[in-house]
Amino acid sequence: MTINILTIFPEMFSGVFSASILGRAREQGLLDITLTDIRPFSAAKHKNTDDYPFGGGAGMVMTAQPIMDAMASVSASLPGARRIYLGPRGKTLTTALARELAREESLILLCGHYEGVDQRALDTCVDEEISIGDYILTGGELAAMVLTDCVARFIPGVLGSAESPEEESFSDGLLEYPQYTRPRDLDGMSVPEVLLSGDHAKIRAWRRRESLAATLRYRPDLLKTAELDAKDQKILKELEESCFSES
Ligand code: 21W
Repeated sequence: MTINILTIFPEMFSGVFSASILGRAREQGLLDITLTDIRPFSAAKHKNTDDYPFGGGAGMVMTAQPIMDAMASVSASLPGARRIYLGPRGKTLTTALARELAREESLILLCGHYEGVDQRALDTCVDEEISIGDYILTGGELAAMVLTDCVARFIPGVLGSAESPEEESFSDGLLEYPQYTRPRDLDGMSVPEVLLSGDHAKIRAWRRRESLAATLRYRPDLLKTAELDAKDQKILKELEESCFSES
């Protein structure tokens, strides 16, 4: 997959895109990320990319011209790319949306900064707007990193073959079960015996129960849309009853 990111702060991205799984994906050629600095496209005297808002108000607004010219340049090299503006009004990024975006050949991500972007640039240069949640950031750069990270996990080969993105929290709509690694005894704290038993059916059942228990406790809202079979329903009923008797 090819991702081209338009930003006035390209230097913000280097660590995130070079380390760990994203760094490896790029080295393997599974992910081709290009950062496009918007500033050189500015036709203004001092290469300005923002200005005061018409009508008054606090903060600065990014001017349309550099964004429109940068987008035209990048779009010409990536015809058919899905053009996404990261913005707080957009539809919220979810696993389902990330999975869908991972099937695209190429994405162009536009990051705003300051109080936003001249609406005319958005109206002419962008196919859709995506937010990463209901809180306010200082710009779209961190959101573009979050989206890239989340989408990359669904590109075949990016995760090791053993780790499947479908096994993770939220893929079946439940929270994850607790995990343990060595040592078996940590200052008197042991590991649940079942995980050392070698009985894989029993381990699978224990993990499912723990996922259901964690979801019931921390995110009961998720149970309304989770993929649950009759056995899950039975376990949930037990957990609900035992939780009423607890306190
Ligand atoms: C913050 C942009 C506030 C615009 C009109 C009247 C990208 C983001 C961002 C930012 C405003 C995302 C105004 C979750 C986010 C982002 C910067 C509003 C004031 N406009 N996802 N008054 N949260 N944020 N400007 O903040 O660019 S994705």
